[in-house]
Amino acid sequence: MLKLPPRYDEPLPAAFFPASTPLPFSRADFGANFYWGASAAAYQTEGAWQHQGKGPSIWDDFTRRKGVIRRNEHGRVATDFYNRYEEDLDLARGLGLTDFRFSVAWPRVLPEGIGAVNRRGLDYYDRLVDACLERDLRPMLTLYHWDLPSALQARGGWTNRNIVGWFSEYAQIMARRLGDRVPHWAVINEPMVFVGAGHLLGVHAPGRRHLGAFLSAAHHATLAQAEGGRALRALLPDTAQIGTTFSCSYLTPFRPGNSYDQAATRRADALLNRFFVEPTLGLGYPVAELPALRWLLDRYQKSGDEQRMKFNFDFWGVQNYTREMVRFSPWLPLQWASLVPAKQRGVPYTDMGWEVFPESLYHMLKQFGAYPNAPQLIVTESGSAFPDERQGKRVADPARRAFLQAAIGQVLRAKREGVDVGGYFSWSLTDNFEWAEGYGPRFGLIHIDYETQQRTVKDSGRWYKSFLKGETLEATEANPAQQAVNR
Ligand code: GCO
Repeated sequence: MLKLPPRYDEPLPAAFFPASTPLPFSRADFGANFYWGASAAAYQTEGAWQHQGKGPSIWDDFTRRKGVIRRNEHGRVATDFYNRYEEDLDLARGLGLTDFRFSVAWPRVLPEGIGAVNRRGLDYYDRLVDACLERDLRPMLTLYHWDLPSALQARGGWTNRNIVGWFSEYAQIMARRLGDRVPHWAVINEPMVFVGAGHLLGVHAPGRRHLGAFLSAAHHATLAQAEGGRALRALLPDTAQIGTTFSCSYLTPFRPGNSYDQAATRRADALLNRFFVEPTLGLGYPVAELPALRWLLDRYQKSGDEQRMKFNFDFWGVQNYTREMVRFSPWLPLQWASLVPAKQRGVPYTDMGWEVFPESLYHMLKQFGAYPNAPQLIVTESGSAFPDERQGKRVADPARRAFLQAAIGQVLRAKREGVDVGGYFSWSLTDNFEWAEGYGPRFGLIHIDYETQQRTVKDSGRWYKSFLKGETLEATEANPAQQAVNR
């Protein structure tokens, strides 16, 4: 049975409102110091790909290839955030957000990746940070959200161990310039995604499909995330909260009682949820579950690396969108496990094909929070892609609004059970370029008309605003599915 995403005039399926949602709730339940934000990334929004001295990135190159991106779209203009950031920050402020997360395009600051700094590029981020502060938005700066300078790719990119040093130099340049004003730093965005999708599956830049490239890139990213953290802390010992972000999905066996599926789920969990997290704690890679990683250890890990991979982050950024069901299969990339798509399971899914399962966020907060010595967790991305419906001046997006409400509810559930979670950032502030999917899937709280670059706050954004003003989400008010579940 195939269930398509819900239409506007239909009640939402019950999956949007798990019975576990701790209704009613309001902002006050999260405490006064909780961060409420939205996230964005440079390549997905900035455009201005050749402006004011910016060098090319691997995403500029990758999107030039025919057939790798839906409709051959690219980020050369994107949402024109480079020129329109003041308007977008005004809108963010208007929603009542306390925090805004963005990333720096490395080749805008260092066109060759190393060496000469492009002053105009650095000045741009300086203005952006000031513009946040002027609006009482705390900036969270991500150093690396996947747009590697092409010049470094020409030297092997993430497969070259020297990248650890290159990255550290870049981190220091940013810290020296913005460390006095940026309180939150995220070193790397979702290493498993750019390493896996970019070096093993070939669907993201730089478009490689090679196990050796994957393993070496993975190891160097692990080293760089810790080294980047150290570089920031050395320069900003007192002022900065230093974190890094991880993609994650709650995993369950497709056939719950099947021992092969259970074992496959443990392997997939090691690869997708533990691989980059555990080395930071000094636990090394999850080799017991993933024996193939011995190859990584033998070929790429040098003596002393276990120590170098450690860093005591102030926070981990948790980035969660869905859960996955895992079944045993002879598919090597995931270590004899494969993910069974939501479409085949007859459950509601988003425009990305991802199952609507807000409880995944709760489970991942519990899982990460259970590590001894886990730092504070901040949800640095959570969101959903659904089509929007324009109704005059209004943009109706009931599915996204419901997803947002339920996800925030799941954060509260984890918090009440003792997980140290300090903030929630919705992905994304505005619609933007969704990598290989181009401009099709829309994740924004704010709608973008790509013809005119006109911005319109969606119903989901309007709900977020009233929630942040103190409105209580009641069991009865949201949508029929929720009412049915909570009756
Ligand atoms: C991610 C990304 C975003 C994506 C989002 C939706 O970190 O995967 O930070 O760039 O757009 O996750 O796929």
